Amino acid sequence: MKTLKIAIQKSGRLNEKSVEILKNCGLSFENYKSSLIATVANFPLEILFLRDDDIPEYVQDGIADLGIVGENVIVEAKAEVNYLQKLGFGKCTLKIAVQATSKIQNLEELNGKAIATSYPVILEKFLKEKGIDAAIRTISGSVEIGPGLGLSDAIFDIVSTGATLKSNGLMPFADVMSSEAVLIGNKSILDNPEVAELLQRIRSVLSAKS
Ligand code: PRT
Ligand code: ZN
Repeated sequence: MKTLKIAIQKSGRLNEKSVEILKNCGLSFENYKSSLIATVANFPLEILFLRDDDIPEYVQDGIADLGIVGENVIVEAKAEVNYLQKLGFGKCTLKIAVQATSKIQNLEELNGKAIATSYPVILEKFLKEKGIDAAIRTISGSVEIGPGLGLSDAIFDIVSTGATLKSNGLMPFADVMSSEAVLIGNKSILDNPEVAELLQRIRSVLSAKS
């Protein structure tokens, strides 16, 4: 029997809930902060702890068979994987926001403007669909400070409570994509019986919760 591999986030917003859902499936494993890999004692499964950005490609390329990651990260990576199950945590919306004092009031007015983001692929697709010609400034973090520094006219970022936007004087402007954590699988593992077993356990954990 082949040992399956599942990739989950090593640390960050999805780590705790990802570990919790696997434990609630009855899987027994050690979860040391320093480990990069854990072996499940009572199921043919290994858990790989990775940066979330690496998970879609690892699953696409078959280095991991399964993964738990935010939909936004999968779409941004253009990864070809199967979506097996939404997991109900890590919920957020990717939004375009402008300064509360900005003159920009509708999407059209973004034409010719600059938008700062860490998610250029998702943003470019949205702008294309809407026929808007704006410059995308890709930065790896703290995009919220862009408009205040004159780096961009707008930002495109993940929002959950909205507190970060507010504290930076920004106002949400357009919702582009909603996202939550999902279980993904490599394209070739669909009829694997252990995957089917694990998926069934995850689904019963989720339905017991709701
Ligand atoms: O280290 P690693 O690369 O693994 O982690 P990371 O730092 O890239 O990601 P992490 O842990 O911050 O987020 C992992 C995933 O959680 C994201 O890809 C989303 O799918 C999901 N998620 C849910 C969020 C948020 N909510 C969220 N609020 N990811 C980020 N944020 C940030 C956002 O970027 C902004 O800076 O929180 C701020 C906004 O939050 P509010 O509550 O003030 O609106
Ligand atoms: Zn990341």
